[in-house]
Amino acid sequence: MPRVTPLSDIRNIGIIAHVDAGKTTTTERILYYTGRKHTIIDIHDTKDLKTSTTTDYLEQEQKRGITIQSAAVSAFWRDKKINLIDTPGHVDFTIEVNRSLRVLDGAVVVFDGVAGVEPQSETNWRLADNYGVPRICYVNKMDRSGSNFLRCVDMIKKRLGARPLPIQIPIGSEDNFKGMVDLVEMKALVWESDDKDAEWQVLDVTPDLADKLGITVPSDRALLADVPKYRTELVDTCLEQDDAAMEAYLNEGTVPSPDLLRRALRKGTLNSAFTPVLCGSSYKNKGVQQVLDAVVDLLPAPTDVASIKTVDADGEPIGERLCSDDEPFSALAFKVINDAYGALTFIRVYSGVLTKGASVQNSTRGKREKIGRMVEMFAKEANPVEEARAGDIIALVSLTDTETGDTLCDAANPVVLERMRFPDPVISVSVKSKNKAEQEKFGSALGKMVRADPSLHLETDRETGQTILRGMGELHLEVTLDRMRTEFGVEGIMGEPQVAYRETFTKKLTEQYIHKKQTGGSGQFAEVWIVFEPLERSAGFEFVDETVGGSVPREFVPSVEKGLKIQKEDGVLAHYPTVDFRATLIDGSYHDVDSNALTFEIAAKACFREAIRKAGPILLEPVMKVETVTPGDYLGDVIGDINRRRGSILDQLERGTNIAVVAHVPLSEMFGYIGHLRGMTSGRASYTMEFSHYEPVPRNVAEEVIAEKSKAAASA
Ligand SMILES: Nc1nc2c(ncn2[C@@H]2O[C@H](COP(=O)(O)OP(=O)(O)OP(=O)(O)O)[C@@H](O)[C@H]2O)c(=O)[nH]1
Ligand SMILES: [Mg+2]
Repeated sequence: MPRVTPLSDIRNIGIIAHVDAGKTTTTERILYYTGRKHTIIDIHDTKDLKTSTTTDYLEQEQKRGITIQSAAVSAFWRDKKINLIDTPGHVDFTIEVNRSLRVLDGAVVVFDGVAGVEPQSETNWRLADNYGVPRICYVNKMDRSGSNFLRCVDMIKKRLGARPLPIQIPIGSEDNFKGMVDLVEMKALVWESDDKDAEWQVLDVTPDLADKLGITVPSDRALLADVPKYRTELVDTCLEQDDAAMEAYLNEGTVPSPDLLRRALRKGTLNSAFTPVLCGSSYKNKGVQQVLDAVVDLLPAPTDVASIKTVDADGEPIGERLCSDDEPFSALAFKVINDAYGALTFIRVYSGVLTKGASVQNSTRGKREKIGRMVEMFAKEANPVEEARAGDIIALVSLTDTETGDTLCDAANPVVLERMRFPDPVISVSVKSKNKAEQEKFGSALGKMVRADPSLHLETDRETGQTILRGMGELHLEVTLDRMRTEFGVEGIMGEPQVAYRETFTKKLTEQYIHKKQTGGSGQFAEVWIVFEPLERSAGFEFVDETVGGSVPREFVPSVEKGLKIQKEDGVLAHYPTVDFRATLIDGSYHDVDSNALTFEIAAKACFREAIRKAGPILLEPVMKVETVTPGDYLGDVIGDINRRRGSILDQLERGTNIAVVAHVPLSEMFGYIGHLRGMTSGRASYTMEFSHYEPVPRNVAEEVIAEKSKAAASA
């Protein structure tokens, strides 16, 4: 089958933003205006579960009015195929943004015109920076009271450190938001009503525009009066991207045509020289078609993006693959979900062609996968396809061994694509089946949830034997259990949320351990010398082998590493995992008959236990970056309360008419914060938080944590 849509006509893009900025609302309009659906559903109409937006189809999403999992849809606009992923804004589901950005070529970053840059706008922006994803900004909700386009542009500059370039200027604001001036065409686009089918009029930008349109608010009038200034900024910035046009402009005064400007805007967007900014109100159906135009005109096609990097076993870059049908097949699995069709593995094809029935290599795990059914997903609807080509995003049905982050490729031309990085979940709860008889079914459902979501971890508490689920936040854990009820028909009980403490140590030391046992005939023997040294925060665990002359035989070195890996999970203070250290095996000895893999594993474990006790072990706790948005009247109370929670204030920012207090606060002090905050501010303040870093726990607090833990173990 030949290619249907040329690669240059594809746009793989994500919509990213803070919670509630209007991503799903915008996606609904995009599907409507591109003719993919004939109605628009609004978020607040889905609570009774009778209807849902296309992308927020999960029961949990409908009920809560938030997006929980990313959903892919596609549509055509001006003959370009737009594959679009609507992502969640809530920090607990940040994994969904992370993995989407990993495989997308461009992004639309949506802002709430009132709140401007919010904590998750910032986090998601940084994620997009990490993955090098070009983006455009869309300042939504211009109809809301308190909206302010310029303030938002200014925040994009200051808080995101970006170079925003307005390509539109809003006409009017709040109730009187009428449309925008298109600075490229220098035309005013004015909507006659809020109706979804309302047309816009195209007017010349004349000095009496404000009067003609009944714009009376002084700041709105001032903005329109400044249109020539913004047009000049746009033209000058575009000329930086085009030497010939710059010369023509300087020498002959040739004003660049709209087409030339668009080409320059595209170039600058793709190389991240600046970020174009648009405005609108998705809810009032103004500006969405213009966002679509910008996606087509300014965001990259798969061929515009630098080729994908390939890596070696240690994740170090070793080469690259061009995005082309003519290259050997390679794809990245970025999402695994369980649904009515079984396990669905979402892949982004980077090169080559994949056909049904093919046998491909999972190069990450060294396993073969047979390709059965392939589908293109439209939110929850699966449409069979026969093949997938470079640039496509599709899902494979019933793969057995492929997990999120794995590479699938042509077995004759194996490559491993750059892996994905996942956040470390810091909140844990004990979970168990409500119904004792359903234990096994519950366990298998839990396993499936964890497989689908790399920001969930499952472990068994070594002392209590309880099943512990670790996640990004209370909402994340709650939603996971609730989804097990709706998707697998099992009900669970959750314990109180707990902090995922870690242990580490403060001194470098060398430890020798001899494991020796004589039982009847055969004996056991292994000797190891290991240097333990602390590393910087979040360095994790490193193992180095520096033995020489076979003092520890080659084949037993992995057993030493294995022993350490197992033992480090059970710290010496309160049985939390030990992190941020290096263990270097420097020497050892063996016995021809009595040494084997097991004896070296045992020796390594004991060596670790002995050493860490002497190495000044300390407890680490997760510290969160908390942003509390409060009316000024309560500022003193909010700050006092944060201080009492062992918090340290980092910043205070203007957030519309409110103030945002940014602070670092230990997670253990944040349980129950929302209730307290509401009480303190008559329900007028809100907050968001995300994991920032691990820090040593103050001694008195550490003693309490350790005592608590041993009490819990004793009662279990
Ligand atoms: N006034 C106004 N409200 C809007 C606009 N766009 C969205 N909203 C409202 O804002 C709320 C949140 O919209 P969503 O589209 O769910 O926001 P989201 O960004 O998808 O949110 P999450 O997926 O949960 O992060 C809904 O009640 C929308 O009706 C807008 O342009 N103007
Ligand atoms: Mg949403």
